[in-house]
Formats: sequence, C-alpha cells, structure tokens
Amino acid sequence: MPSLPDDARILPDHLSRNEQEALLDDIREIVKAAPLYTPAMPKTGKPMRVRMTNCGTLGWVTDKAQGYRYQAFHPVTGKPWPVMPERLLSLWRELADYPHDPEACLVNFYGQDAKLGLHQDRDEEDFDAPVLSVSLGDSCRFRIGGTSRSDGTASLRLNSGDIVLLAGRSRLAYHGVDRIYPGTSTLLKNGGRINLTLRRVTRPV
Ligand code: MD3
Ligand code: FE
Repeated sequence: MPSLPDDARILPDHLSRNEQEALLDDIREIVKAAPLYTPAMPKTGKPMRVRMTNCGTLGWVTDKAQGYRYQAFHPVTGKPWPVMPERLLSLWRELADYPHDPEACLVNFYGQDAKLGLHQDRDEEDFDAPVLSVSLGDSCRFRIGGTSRSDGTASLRLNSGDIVLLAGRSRLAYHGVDRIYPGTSTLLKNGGRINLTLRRVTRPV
C-alpha cells in the first residue's frame, strides 16, 4: 500500500486538550459571525455533506452557478469573513515554513454521516505555499493518494489535535475523508468533527 507522500507531514497530538478548547472558542466566535452553510456542487447543485464557513481575508465557497472559488464575503450573509484568530496565525508561523501569512481558513464541519470525496485542492494561485490542517472532535478516516486520480491511496486515522502539513508535491495530492468515527472525542458536546485548513490563496508580490 502506498504510504503518505514524502512531503506530507502528520503531527499527531500536536495540540493539547487546552489548546484544542481555546481554538474551539475561537471557532465558536467565527461561526456566530459567519454561520456554517451547506455548499452546493458546481453545475449539479448537489448539496455537500460537509457544512462550511471561513475566516481570513478570503474564503473558499462553492455553489451551483459559479462553482469553486475564493471570495471575500460570506455567501449567505454577504458580510466579510471574520478575521483570522491570532492562535491560527501563530500555528502557521510556527509550522508552515513559508514567509507569508495565510489568507484563508476554511472551517469544515462533519456530522456523523458526513464524508468528503477524493479531490485535489487547486483553486489557489500559489501551490508553493503549504496547506496546514487541524482536526478537532471525532476521529476520521482520511485518504490520501498521489497527484493522479488513478494513483494508489493510503488511509490513516486523524484524531482531535492532529495537524497535517501538505507541502511540495503532496500539496496537489488527491485526498478525502471516507468516514467519521462517532463518539471518539469528547471535545464537541454534540459530536462531529471540525477540520480547519489554513491556506495562502494569492501569489505574494
Ligand atoms: C492533501 N479537508 O478542505 S484536511 C479540504 O479533513 C479538505 O476536512 C479535509 O480536503 C478535511 O479541502 C482534509 C487535510 C488536507 C487538506 C488539504 C490538502 C489534505 C490535503 C491539500 C492537498 C493534499
Ligand atoms: Fe481538500
């Protein structure tokens, strides 16, 4: 079985329980100002099973008419995204090994039955910047392959507090979330999983 691509790094248990709770407080504030919404797939309008919101100067959104893109405002409220919490900026500065700050933090919320199909992240202009992912709440089975859809994949479990850094060639690897393991974390009172992905979107000048 193929393993994790060379330039993908997983940092198991990177965040302590206290750090996870503090981050969750930040996310709660973000969701108050920018509620989770159900994105729709381009062209078909099929609803995604993951609910989303963002913070930062840009946020990733999708809908039937305009498809995948980054924009500066929430698609439902029309308001600018909340600012990126200092705690997330610090994580990026500590771990990303990239000389510019992230512009977007996509917040994905998975209920018990949610999953995310295998895909590449290619809506950013700058693939030289890594993607930094933080998992909170219930564990999941994460799948990652190569840069072709037909490449073999490996699956691994991501737990609350784990961080994944995708740099170099792994930045364009196919990946997805096969399933959530309900009841595996006490962090979220009502269960489910939150994933945060910090991204640089535009090419720094
Ligand atoms: C590998 N999120 O938001 S995070 C996404 O758990 C996304 O919510 C998943 O895929 C989640 O686009 C996976 C880990 C991750 C994030 C970005 C990647 C893995 C990646 C980009 C390239 C390769
Ligand atoms: Fe992705």
